[in-house]
Amino acid sequence: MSTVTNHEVKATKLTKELLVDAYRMVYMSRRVDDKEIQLKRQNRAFFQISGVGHETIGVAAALHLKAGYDWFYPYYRDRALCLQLGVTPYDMFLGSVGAQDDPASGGRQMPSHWSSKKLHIVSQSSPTGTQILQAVGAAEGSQYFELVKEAAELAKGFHADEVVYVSLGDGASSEGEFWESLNWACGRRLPVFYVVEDNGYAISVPVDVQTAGGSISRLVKSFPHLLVLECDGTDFPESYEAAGKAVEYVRQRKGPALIHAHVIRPYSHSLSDDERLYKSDEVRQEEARRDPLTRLANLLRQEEWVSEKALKEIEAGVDREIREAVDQALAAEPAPPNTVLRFLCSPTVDPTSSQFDQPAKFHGEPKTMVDLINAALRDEMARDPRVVVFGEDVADCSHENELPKVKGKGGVFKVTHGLQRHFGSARCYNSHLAEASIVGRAMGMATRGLKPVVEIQFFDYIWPAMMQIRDEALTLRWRSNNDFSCPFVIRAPIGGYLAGGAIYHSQSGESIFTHLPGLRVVMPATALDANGLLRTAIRCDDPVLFLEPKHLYRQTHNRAPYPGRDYMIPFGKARLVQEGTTLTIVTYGSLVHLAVQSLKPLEQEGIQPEILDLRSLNPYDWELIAASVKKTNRVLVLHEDNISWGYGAEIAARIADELFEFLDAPVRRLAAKDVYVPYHPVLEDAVLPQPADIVRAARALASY
Ligand SMILES: Cc1ncc(C[n+]2csc(CCOP(=O)(O)OP(=O)(O)O)c2C)c(N)n1
Repeated sequence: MSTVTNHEVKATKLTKELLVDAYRMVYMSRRVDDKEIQLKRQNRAFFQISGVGHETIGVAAALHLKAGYDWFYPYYRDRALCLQLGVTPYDMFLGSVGAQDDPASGGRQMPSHWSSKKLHIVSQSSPTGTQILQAVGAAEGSQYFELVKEAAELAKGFHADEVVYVSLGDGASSEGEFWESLNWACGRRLPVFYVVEDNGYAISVPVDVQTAGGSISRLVKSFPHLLVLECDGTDFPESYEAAGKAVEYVRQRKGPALIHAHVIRPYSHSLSDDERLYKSDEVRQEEARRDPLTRLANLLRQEEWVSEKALKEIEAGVDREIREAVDQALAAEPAPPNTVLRFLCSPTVDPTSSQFDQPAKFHGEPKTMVDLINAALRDEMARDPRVVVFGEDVADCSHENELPKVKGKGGVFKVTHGLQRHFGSARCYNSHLAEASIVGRAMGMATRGLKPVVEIQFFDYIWPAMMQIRDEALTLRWRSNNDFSCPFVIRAPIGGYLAGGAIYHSQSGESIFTHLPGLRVVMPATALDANGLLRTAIRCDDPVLFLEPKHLYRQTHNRAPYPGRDYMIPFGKARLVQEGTTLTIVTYGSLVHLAVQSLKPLEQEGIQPEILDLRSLNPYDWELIAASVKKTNRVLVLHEDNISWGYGAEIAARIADELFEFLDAPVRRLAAKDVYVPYHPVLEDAVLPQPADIVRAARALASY
């Protein structure tokens, strides 16, 4: 039975050269997969996931796109797309064997996690669907560069008709991030070209179970401005035509486009899977009839565009290239083990260095923490057009025509008040209510050279963004071996002592973030520190979590005059709040002031605590802690977050480990009880450390 469809017969619109080249690429992709499977079976590669069955749509899409000009967020089945863009079989085999010279990751990631700085293929991770929000962020970057020309000049590499390609499987289209991405991309008509490669299964789950009604294209058709096309992704002419229409639509800035391409997955999900466990022989045979490689070969034969001999010569040429590439890759060495810590953070910008230690030049009356954070944002936005602020409610008024008539919102705590009015709606705007989207898009924009400073409205609601933070933003530089990075700042009001904040507006949880390699975590306790640390955060080259104790936002005790537009405090430098001799209190955030309140009653008893405000939680100032403990020989670690497995546990463990011989008493911790913050103030007080608790703990330590 012939497998040639009507579409294939219409292929005369395509040139012979194009089809022959496409065949060569489809064949190459197939053979690289076959070879990698062999390497895996010989234990010379450690993982294999194939692009088999997806080759045609990949080559067709790539033929309409420009490597190193457009931007690419492919997924693991996109081997053929990447080959067509310019990744070589040799590059791919270096990834298979995990060689140091693997251009995608230097042996840090599994094969098929594509990355190429030169080609603009942004390093891919393994979580399904996370790349979609980042792609939308990259496209939001395109729109930003269009609107803020000075930023485009500084960031370089922007093209007015560039397209951001992103692909995903039918399974990944169930992730909430896919829907968040469509909502934003369609709302802002961003230049995103989505390809959903529907092979009918997500591992073993069939698409009719995965997707309501079994068709993702049917579901997305009502998104405004979205061009939705459906094609047989194993049919080259049909795929080529659909991709051409989609790319043209996006280049013309009509909005995003989505191709729903029906493909097959005949080699099981990965080499760890055996699809015969859940696909019957009939289903597998039916799929095999749509093999894109066979179909393209049949088309070439049917049209008599290549002789059998010429086809064999093409294949032999590819086989030869692959053999040589494999031999070369097998001789490649892995990276030396002592390089594993490299590139967690920027190798060129060190926020702990003296470059970030800039003195204050005070002006005017004392201001609150809210005022001085706002001032730092204003200064940085004025200094650098790449600084962009977005989040929920951060703008003054989304509808610009209403802006002159109102005072403006500027954040639920007013921290961003006036930024939209002053710098315009392109540089400070409201985001939709979707935290993963805020962080994922910030990451895509940062990859394009922008500096997003985004707000998570309350720390309590950061969790939907956790995947984007933990698995994406923090790993990007490391996993791409320093080819890509995404320095941006997440500001989040944190903590309790609000009297009424309750479970969902008073949470702490900083230790969950200080546990994450590659994240800078800071928490100022004064207005001045907030100003100086935020400037450092914005000029830093790494992702920063900037935690703002909201209890301290408008306190008068921590106010300071404006310190000037270049004031900076380096990360990893604690503040000596109070000198003392009896014991050291290591603390940060709201508890700094509570510790200060305990001084008077303690001094009356002859106890003189030394108080250290860490300010920066990762990195933290071990030198100052060590010097103080060596002097006082007693230490209390004090924090607002729950005690167990908390921030204090790490500090206490290190003190016990490295300063044991200087201690005259056990290292003590005082922190919140292991429970949530309740609504009633009396109950809240029972959970969070109080000044009287600090006095008791210090007294006990002093008399130990
Ligand atoms: C967030 C997340 N959940 C689960 C997994 C495990 N996983 C890897 S691939 C996959 C199926 C993906 O199916 P689909 O999106 O249809 O792509 P396909 O592999 O079929 O091309 C799953 C569940 C993962 N990588 N990431």
